[in-house]
Amino acid sequence: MSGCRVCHGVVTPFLDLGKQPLSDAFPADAEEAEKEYFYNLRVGSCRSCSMVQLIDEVPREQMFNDGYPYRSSLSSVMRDHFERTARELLDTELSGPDPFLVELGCNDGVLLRTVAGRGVRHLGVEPSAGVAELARSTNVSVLTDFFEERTARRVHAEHGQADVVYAANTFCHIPYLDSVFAGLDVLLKPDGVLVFEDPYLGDIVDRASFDQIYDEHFYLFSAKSVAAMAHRFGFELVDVERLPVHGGEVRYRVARAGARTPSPAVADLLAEEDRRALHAPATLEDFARRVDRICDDLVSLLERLRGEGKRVVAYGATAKSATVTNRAGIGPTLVETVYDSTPEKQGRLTPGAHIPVAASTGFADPYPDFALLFAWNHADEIMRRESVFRESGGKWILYVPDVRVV
Ligand code: DWN
Ligand code: SAH
Ligand code: ZN
Repeated sequence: MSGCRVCHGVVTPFLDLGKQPLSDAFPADAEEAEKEYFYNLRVGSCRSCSMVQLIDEVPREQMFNDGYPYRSSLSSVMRDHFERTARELLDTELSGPDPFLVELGCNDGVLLRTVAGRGVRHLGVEPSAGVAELARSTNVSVLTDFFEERTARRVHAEHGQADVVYAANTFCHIPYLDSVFAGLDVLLKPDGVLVFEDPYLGDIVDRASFDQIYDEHFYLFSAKSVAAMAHRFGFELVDVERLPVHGGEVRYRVARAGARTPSPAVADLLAEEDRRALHAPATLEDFARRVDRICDDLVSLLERLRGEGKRVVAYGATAKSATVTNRAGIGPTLVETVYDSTPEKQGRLTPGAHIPVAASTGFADPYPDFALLFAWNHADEIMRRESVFRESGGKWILYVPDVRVV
């Protein structure tokens, strides 16, 4: 049994998702598919600080490099979300004289382009060179590197202290948060704030969205575990805000201990987590049982449809779907093709399961009988854009919180 990555306490495993490939490494052909990297995907909860975390850590360079294919700007809902978030930050925390914003994991610049457009000082820290280059092409300043204490010292030396350090869907990707907080201590102004948003453990348990668990998502945060983590590193959780994006997230605000008055929302969410026993072993074990049921139900449905001669494809070659296909054993005999709008994924094979990925423009050509929606977190946007599919008799298959056809 390994120790907690945050507090070194004892971590009790509660879910084993088996051998898994890198979720965002799409082999180009059968030869590359032979050489995939696999790791054990097991999840546990710390008995001391309640942090839910992976047991095994994938080396960061395996995941985040110049071949990293995820582009944040491909969803219109997410583009709107980040534009709104940037405007809110500009109107509040960044409204003083000569403000400076640092973003961890800025990806293709989806948030920073609004900040750059206003001429506000900013820097993205993004280790994946391909997406960092896309950000630069929209006039966003980016340092291609992993954020850690060393990077924070360099940014501080070159640009001075930051008013805000922001991270969306990135903080939970970083196992070595001790080094990150040591860096934040150097980089943030005395009254500066760390703002980060990630999938929320409470929503993951409610929706049984076990596919939020994969190599890149090292932590599944909650108010309780984030409050304990902040405290451990000399900081304090001062605000929480629930967000509807990516199937349910929380935006956390963390400041230096004692620097800001915590909002009542923090105590409210902590009390709610307590009331519903979110961190209790029984809750997490029940979640694990629901995962087994979903995988069994999904495979039964897909096998029945194959027996009936139906044509079944999938929509959205998400990182999340690697967990589903590899845990449940869903390959090209059950799902013919995955349609996806990401140029870097098209013409390749899905990790581990080796289902061919094709451009989403081919989805209608002709429509299949059924489409398994791997990008369920973008259901409204995708179902709206592909409304003709259903009008012509096609059906979507969803699998969280349970398997159903709509
Ligand atoms: O945390 C992470 C999130 C933010 O992004 C990363 N670790 C990796 C990635 O996870 P994901 O791949 O599960 O994210 P999405 O946003 O659910 O991926 C959607 C996929 O579906 C992309 O490959 C693009 C594709 N897509 C599409 O083909 N048509 C998306 C939309 C909205 C569409 O209309
Ligand atoms: N913020 C974007 C991207 C999320 S994907 C969004 O919400 O859509 C996660 C990103 O974090 C990737 O682009 C990855 O390269 C980056 N990342 C991973 N580890 C990091 C680290 N240690 N420091 C900074 N960025 C990191
Ligand atoms: Zn711990």
